[in-house]
Amino acid sequence: MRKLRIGIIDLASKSSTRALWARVMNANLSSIMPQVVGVWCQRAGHDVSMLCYTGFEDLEKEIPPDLDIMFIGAFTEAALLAYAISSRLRAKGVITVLGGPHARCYPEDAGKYFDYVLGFTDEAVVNDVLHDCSRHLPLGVRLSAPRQPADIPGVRERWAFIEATLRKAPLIKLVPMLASTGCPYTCSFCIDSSVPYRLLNTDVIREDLRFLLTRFKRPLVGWHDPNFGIRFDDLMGAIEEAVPPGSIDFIAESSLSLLSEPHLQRLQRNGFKALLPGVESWFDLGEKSRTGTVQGEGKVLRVAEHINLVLRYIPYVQTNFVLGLDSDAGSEPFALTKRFIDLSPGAFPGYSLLTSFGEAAPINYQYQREGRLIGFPFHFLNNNCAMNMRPKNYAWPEFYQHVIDLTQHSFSRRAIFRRIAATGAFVPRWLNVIRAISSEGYGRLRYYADVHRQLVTDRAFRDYFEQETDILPPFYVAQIKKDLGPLWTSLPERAIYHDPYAFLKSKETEPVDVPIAMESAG
Ligand code: B12
Ligand code: SF4
Repeated sequence: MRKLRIGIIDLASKSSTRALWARVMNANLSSIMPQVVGVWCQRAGHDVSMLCYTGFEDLEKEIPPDLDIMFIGAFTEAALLAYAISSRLRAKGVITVLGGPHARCYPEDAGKYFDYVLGFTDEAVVNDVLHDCSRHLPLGVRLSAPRQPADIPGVRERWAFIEATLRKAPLIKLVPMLASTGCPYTCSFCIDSSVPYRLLNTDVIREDLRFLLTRFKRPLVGWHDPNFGIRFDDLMGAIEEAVPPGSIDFIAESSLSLLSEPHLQRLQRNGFKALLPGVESWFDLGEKSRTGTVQGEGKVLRVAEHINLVLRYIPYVQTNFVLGLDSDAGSEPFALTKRFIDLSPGAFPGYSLLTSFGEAAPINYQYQREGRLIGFPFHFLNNNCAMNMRPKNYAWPEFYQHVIDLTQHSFSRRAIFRRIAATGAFVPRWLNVIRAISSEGYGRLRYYADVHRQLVTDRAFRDYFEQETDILPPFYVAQIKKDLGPLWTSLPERAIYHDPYAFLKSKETEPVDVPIAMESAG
């Protein structure tokens, strides 16, 4: 096989930016898989050039001019940017491949703009693509490994790519690592609820941690595991065998059910500095918070006590919530979250608007059957910029009013000061303040207020939310145009529209009854 010139882009940002927070953080949002694909391509004897796009690079200058094939890794929020890049490269004869969350969630749509769309990706899948390496029109080829890869190249093998990306991170340098794939829990909204849990090779983890101590005085590792610490003893045992306690700082997403006091003590001993447990809802998903059937106020009290216990051992805690779940109705869920903020002032609250990402999660099929989806352009599907389905128990203005009220409460002066007082360590304390007053706290508040205002004053805007029309409000078109900048002209016509019912239609043999406004979509 001839030696190929391979490009890989990891889209850690969906647009160009000059924001300070983005400067500090975006290079730390790089994904593991583009680096893994890079190692596999090199192993197969090809030339690889890797770019992690953080929003500060000039894509037109940094994409090498003479590629045979380009792999792009994208979240759905960066899908339109990925489509525009692909279209520009295909016009020059380059073969394009899409992988990552967007490819897993919207393979049908992505197939219109790429030669290959990859689901689960292992070395064999990548080699198949490289061997074939040809144009596929009008629809790209969809390929997927039967399951998540059993092992992936570790930090040592990925080091050249990691180092190049971290050079762009001025203060915090987070090394991305993965110890497991899948999850044994079955939260119906989650992409991993049907992916079996598997611990990766702990020998590689041990070797990587030792290697990192030769590269940094005090490394900082971000675990990308969907739910860190399921096989807690095996994993912590591997860390303890590999490196002296507390010599590496770690960040992980883990469910509260795994964070018992003995586990917290062991995590603290081993340098865990930040944890992101998902609470999600006061009326659902009790299994992962170890609150069982206790709901409402009872669950708030139990979770607040538990989070305060976590904060005694771990300096930085972010609690994640999903807003707009079907189990929520009226003001009570929001009032309970406010109560939680007051009871656990040290935790930073992360809010996600319920989003149905294509075919990611089992419950999405049900949402589509209920005809509740709205075809918001992918650019806004990041859990914050849009909720792409009608809430079951709220009118839109009412829902946004609750979200605004909760966000105001969470980032009020009082809450910010109480968070400062409840946070012992210097860096976490000021990180919380910056997050609250930057795009995440105040910025979102302004954005939600803008959406709410238009919902109550602009009939056409409201009609789009009510599924009365599929004409996208100019508010959204203008943002995409601005964010894509010069690449806007390369975005294929109609790419801002997609069929939100594609998953359902691909499953049902009978014609599907979807809202009138959606019939022409896609
Ligand atoms: C770790 C994680 C993060 C980390 C690390 C992000 C990163 N850059 O990798 C952090 C906390 C930073 C993060 C942030 C965000 N996240 Co996140 N995150 C996850 C999580 C928990 C695990 C993903 C993971 O690494 N799995 C392990 C890998 C090996 O498996 P995989 O992702 O399935 O990948 C397989 C294939 O897709 C493929 N593949 C993956 N990437 C690539 C790339 C190429 C080039 C190729 C060829 C193949 C390929 O190979 C893998 C092996 O089979 C998932 C939820 C989950 N339970 O999976 C959400 C998830 C991916 N995140 C999600 C979202 C929405 C976000 C945010 C937009 C949230 C926000 N508003 O800030 C940001 C976006 C950040 C960014 N632009 O980089 C969504 C994505 C949905 C979507 N379609 O876009 C998910 C699915 C959660 C959800 N809501 O359902 N996230
Ligand atoms: S515990 Fe987390 S990773 Fe596991 S299924 Fe639930 S939301 Fe997904």
